[in-house]
Amino acid sequence: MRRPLRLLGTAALAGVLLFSACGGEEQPAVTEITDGSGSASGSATASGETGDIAPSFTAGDADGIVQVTVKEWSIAAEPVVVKGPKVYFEVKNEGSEVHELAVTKAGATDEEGAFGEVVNIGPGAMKPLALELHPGTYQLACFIVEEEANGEHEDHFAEGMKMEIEVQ
Ligand SMILES: [Cu+2]
Repeated sequence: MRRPLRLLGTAALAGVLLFSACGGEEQPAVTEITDGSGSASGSATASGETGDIAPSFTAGDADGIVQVTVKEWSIAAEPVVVKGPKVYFEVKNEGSEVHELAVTKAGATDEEGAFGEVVNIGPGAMKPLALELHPGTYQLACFIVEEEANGEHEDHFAEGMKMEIEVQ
């Protein structure tokens, strides 16, 4: 009972000293330090697991807006260089099949680790995607793979539904 308590106290003291050494003017709680290091190391993986982590903001609150057009078999974006971190994608399907839009790191060949995606965009439909993105190069892609009646697979990504954009 006594030992764990003393360890906790030492850890808290070390945390405060660490923060003071870095020039912090206030007296931060130890939990802040824990939260900070935790999110810094885990953000890239965590954001890919679910779209829920993507912050929700409106086009009016965005730093940059990108008009994205998806169709068979291409993705186009305007502009291709956009200001971040709050990037608002307006994704329009001008094709005749259902498409999706995933934002991944450049060079990704599947949606694992994607920063966010909007799925099931029907022909003629428009869907928004709001993401906070650090400066860098990102890939916009559609990863739908359909099985045709004759058994052939139609791979939207392989057909050319991918492009890169730069977030500043
Ligand atoms: Cu597609």
